Amino acid sequence: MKAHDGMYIDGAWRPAAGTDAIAVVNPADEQVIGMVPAGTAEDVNAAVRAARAAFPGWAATPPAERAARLQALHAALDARRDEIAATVTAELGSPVKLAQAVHAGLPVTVAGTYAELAGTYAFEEKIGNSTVLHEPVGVVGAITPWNYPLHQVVAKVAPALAAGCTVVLKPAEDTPLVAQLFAEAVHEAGLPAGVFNLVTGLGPVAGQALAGHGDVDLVSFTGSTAVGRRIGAVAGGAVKRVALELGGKSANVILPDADLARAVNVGVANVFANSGQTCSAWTRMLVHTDQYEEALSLAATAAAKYVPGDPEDPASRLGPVVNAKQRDRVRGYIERGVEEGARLVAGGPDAPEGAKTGYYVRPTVFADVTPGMTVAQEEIFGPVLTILRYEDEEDALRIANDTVYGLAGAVWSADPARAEAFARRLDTGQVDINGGRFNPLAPFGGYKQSGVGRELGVHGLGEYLQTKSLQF
Ligand code: TXE
Repeated sequence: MKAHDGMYIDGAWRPAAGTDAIAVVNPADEQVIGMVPAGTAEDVNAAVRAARAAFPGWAATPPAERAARLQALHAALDARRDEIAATVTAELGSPVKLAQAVHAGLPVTVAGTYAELAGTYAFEEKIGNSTVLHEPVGVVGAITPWNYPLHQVVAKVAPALAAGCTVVLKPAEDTPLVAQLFAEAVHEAGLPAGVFNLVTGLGPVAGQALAGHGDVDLVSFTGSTAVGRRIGAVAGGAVKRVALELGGKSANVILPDADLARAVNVGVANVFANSGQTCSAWTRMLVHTDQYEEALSLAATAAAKYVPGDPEDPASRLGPVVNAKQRDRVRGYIERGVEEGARLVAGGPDAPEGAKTGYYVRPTVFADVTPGMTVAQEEIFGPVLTILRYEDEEDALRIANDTVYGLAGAVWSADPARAEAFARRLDTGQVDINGGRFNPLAPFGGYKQSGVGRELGVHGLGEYLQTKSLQF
C-alpha cells in the first residue's frame, strides 16, 4: 500500500518532527502494509499554525468559491473510489463489496452534499431589524476513528470547509492510509495551503495535543465514550466548542404485526455489516414473546450466511475486526454473555474454524438476553447480536430506552403510523422505520451519552458556524 512518510501541512508533505513511526497492519493476515509517522505535539503545533494562518483568507472566500473547491474535492474523491476501497479493505479488513459501496461510496456522496450546501446555505439572513451572520468558528481539530475511516473524515472536514473553517485532522492510528489519500484529493482539488492539514499519530500523543491545543477553536471527535468524556472536559474547561459522536446500543423493535422474517433478516445484516463495528448498529433486537422462538430460528439461519472470510474475496460478507485488542475485547464480551446466562444460538467466543491468522470473531447471536446483562448494556463493537423479549408495546419502549446511549434505532410494523408513533417515543437521535432509507442530508448524532452535536446536512454544517447579529 502507498504510504507517505510525512505530514500534510500548509499545502505540502513535510517531514515529521520526530522519527517514530506507526505500522499499519492488515487485520486479515496480520501483515504490515505501510508505515506512517507518529506525530508529536510539535507536528500538531505546526499544523495548527498553518490552519490559523489560512483561516482569515478561507473564511473571507465567497461561499460560491468555497463551493467550487469542494466540488473539485468531490471529483477528486470520486476519481479515487477504487483506490479508497482497496485501501480500506487492506487497513480495516472490510469485504471488498462493502468497501466499494460504503467506505468509498458514502464519503463521495457526503462530499457532494457539502459542495452543494456550501453554495446554497444562507450564511446571512434578516430577522426583523437584524442581520444575522453565520460565521465560521475558526480552526477545527478533527479526531476520527477507524470504523468508517474515510466517512468519518469527510463527515467532519467537508462541513468545516464549507463553513469557512480550517482543519487539522488526526485520523485513527489503525487506518491512516485512507486519510493520506484524502489529503492527496484535497491537494489535487486546489484548496489553499493550510486550509486542510493532516497529522498522523497516536491518540494519547498527537490526538491529545490537538484536543488540548489553545489555538484550536472547536474539537470534533468520534470514538469511544471514555476518550470523548475526557475531550469534552478539556474543551469545556477552555470554553471551546466541541462535538462528540460516541457509542451506541441501539434497539431494533419488531412490533407483533411486522413482517418478522424481513425485520429479522435486515436486523441481522445491520449488525454484522462491517463486522459489527458501527456505532449506530441495532445490536439489541426486541421481539414479542409469542414470536420469540421463531425470531431466534430466523436469526440463526441468517447468521449462518456470515462466514468469516478473506475480505479480498468478493464472496466474503464478514471480514475480521480491526485489531487484536478489538478481537479480544469482543470475544471477552461474548464470554461475559455466556457467564451471565445468555444462550448462544450462533457463534461463540472461540476463533472461527480455520482462521489461524487474522483478527476474526465468530458472528454471534445471543438469546435469553435480559435488559440488565452486560451484553445488553455495553457497546461491544463486534458481530454480536442480542435478542430480547418483550410482553407489550410499553414494555418494548421501556427496554428500548433503558440504556445510557441514544444514537439510532429501528421500528417495524405493518402499520407505518403505529411504527412512527413508537419511533417518536424513542430517546434516540435517529430511527429507521420499516428498514428506512439512508438520507445523506438527515442529521446524525446522539441523545444521552451517545454524544453532543450532529453530523451531515445543514445540521452538520451548523456545528462549524457561530452567529452574530447586527441590529439596525
Ligand atoms: O477508540 P478511541 P478505540 C468505541 C467502540 C470501540 C471502543 C474502543 O466501542 O470498541 O470505542 O475503540 C483518538 N486524546 N468506538 O480504542 O481510543 C484515537 O487516536 C485525543 C466507537 O479505537 O476513542 C482515534 O483517532 N484523541 C466509535 C480516536 O480517538 C485520542 C468509533 C478514536 O479512538 C485519545 C470507534 C486521547 N487521549 C470506537 N485517545 C464510534 N462512535 O463510531 C485516543 N484518541
